[in-house]
Amino acid sequence: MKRFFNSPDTAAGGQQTMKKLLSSLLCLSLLTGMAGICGCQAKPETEPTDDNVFVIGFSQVGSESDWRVANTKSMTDTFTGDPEYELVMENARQMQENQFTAVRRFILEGVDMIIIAPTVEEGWLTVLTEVHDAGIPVIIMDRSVAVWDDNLYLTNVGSDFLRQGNLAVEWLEKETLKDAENGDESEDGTVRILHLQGTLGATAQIQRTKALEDAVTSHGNWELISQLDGDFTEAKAYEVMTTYLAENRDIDVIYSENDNMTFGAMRALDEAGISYGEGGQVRIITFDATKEALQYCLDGKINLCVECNPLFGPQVKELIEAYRRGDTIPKHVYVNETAYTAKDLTQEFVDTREY
Ligand code: GZL
Repeated sequence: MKRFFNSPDTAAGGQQTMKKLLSSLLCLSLLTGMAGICGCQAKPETEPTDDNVFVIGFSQVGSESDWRVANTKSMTDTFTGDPEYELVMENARQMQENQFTAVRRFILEGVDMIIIAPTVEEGWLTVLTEVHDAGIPVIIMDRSVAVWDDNLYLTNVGSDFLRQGNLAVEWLEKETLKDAENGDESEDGTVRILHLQGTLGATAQIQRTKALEDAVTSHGNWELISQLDGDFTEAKAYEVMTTYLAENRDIDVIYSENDNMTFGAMRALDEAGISYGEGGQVRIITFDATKEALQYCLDGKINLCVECNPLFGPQVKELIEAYRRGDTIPKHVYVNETAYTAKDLTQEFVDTREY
């Protein structure tokens, strides 16, 4: 049964909630009456009733990357099979409008909680206000939403993407200093960085980009030669990289905001005959640290894998349990992450990776 959580505009939310409650009771009495008429019995008291099931409406970004597939699996594995929960997931296919439609349907269905992995940060105030007025609690997962009123959601659980970006640029700074010491820097000492960006407006893109742009500003010899929109997909990254490489080949570093775009870039580099990885012309930095990327890293084809952990279904469930107990939950919950180079990896470690 849905919990009614304290809402600043309880009056409005309360009236609507009361209407929904009365209409639900009316429907229930009609159905029960019909059950009597058609001879099918209402459920005997001994069977668990739906009231005991906590129904979660989950609006997921899409299935654009290996990371996303692993994140979805983590959520479905966590809740499927637990009789106390029902997870109703909608795949938005990376379109925010599809998320709005799904969330509004969850409201009509009277779910107990809504979880949103937002495609982009902007545009959420109206629909989150509708959910709030309906008295349904919201958890924002993975990326974030840009709303002035953080009372519109219980908590935001996901990665610290700015920290991920800073891990990457700190590693690159050490590498370029080593180049200078070893006399391996380019003729003019410039570090030419090609930036493959994820879905524009997504928190992961905004903050990984900020870390790089700030580092370019603070390193006089770092040059951001181009920023290409790869939309977090392998296909788009291959396309924009192929077009770029047709005219430009003078690249020292590729800073790619997720592994699937990196795989597309590697294919384009191979076709252009440009070497990369350990001992290659181009250093590759990638984000997510999926099993496939870690294998490339171990094999010397990718230089740095920055981890972005998708396996936080259990953490989300813990937060829901805490909410249902009436515990106070923090507004932001970060997942633990690190970064890997080849020297940090073994084949056994890569083989045992869950995603
Ligand atoms: C990060 C997540 C990003 C991944 C991409 O938490 O939002 O979206 O880095 C995914 O692989 O598409």
